[in-house]
Amino acid sequence: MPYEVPALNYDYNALEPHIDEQTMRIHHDKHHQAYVDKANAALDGTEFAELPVEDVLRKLGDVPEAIRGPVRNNAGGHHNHLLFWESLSPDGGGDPSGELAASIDQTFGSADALRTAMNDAGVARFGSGWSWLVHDGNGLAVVSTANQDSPLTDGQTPLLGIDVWEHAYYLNYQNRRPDYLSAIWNVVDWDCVARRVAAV
Ligand code: MN3
Repeated sequence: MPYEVPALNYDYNALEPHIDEQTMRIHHDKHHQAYVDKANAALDGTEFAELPVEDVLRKLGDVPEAIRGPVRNNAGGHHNHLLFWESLSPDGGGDPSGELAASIDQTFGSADALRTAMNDAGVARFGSGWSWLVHDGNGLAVVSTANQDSPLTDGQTPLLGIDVWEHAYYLNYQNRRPDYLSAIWNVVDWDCVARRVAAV
């Protein structure tokens, strides 16, 4: 089944003022669509086209070398953005609760400390990439990936990803990546993160 860009669960302007409508429209309708189109073109006619995108990324080393680069970038881009849209909500923000909060406190000390660690990872990522909260098999961890690399390829389970490509923030924040990183926590849907942790 070819990949598709799913509709957002909220309006394009629903995340304002933290993420502006024009950025959401271009990011979702143009950038994500381009990853989907290029991933479908690369995978067309291969056995990997039949697999869920998560499996393709976990087995990236088995993908034929001739298409591995485009698949890494574009299947990775597709899945990273699926996770991203789903983990944002106009009703988001605040602090995690329940078991997720307890795990975060145990690992990082507090939700504030987690936010700081993810923001630092996002600022430190040179060029384009992602800052992540993952489950690494032992517990929670903060990592960053370059370009559209997926934590799945490193054997990790992505729980929350923050897109630090300029296309995610430049219209509203220009070069101020730290300001974007501070603001995005107002729209992070912790319930979504909690569901992903529960499924690990
Ligand atoms: Mn993006």
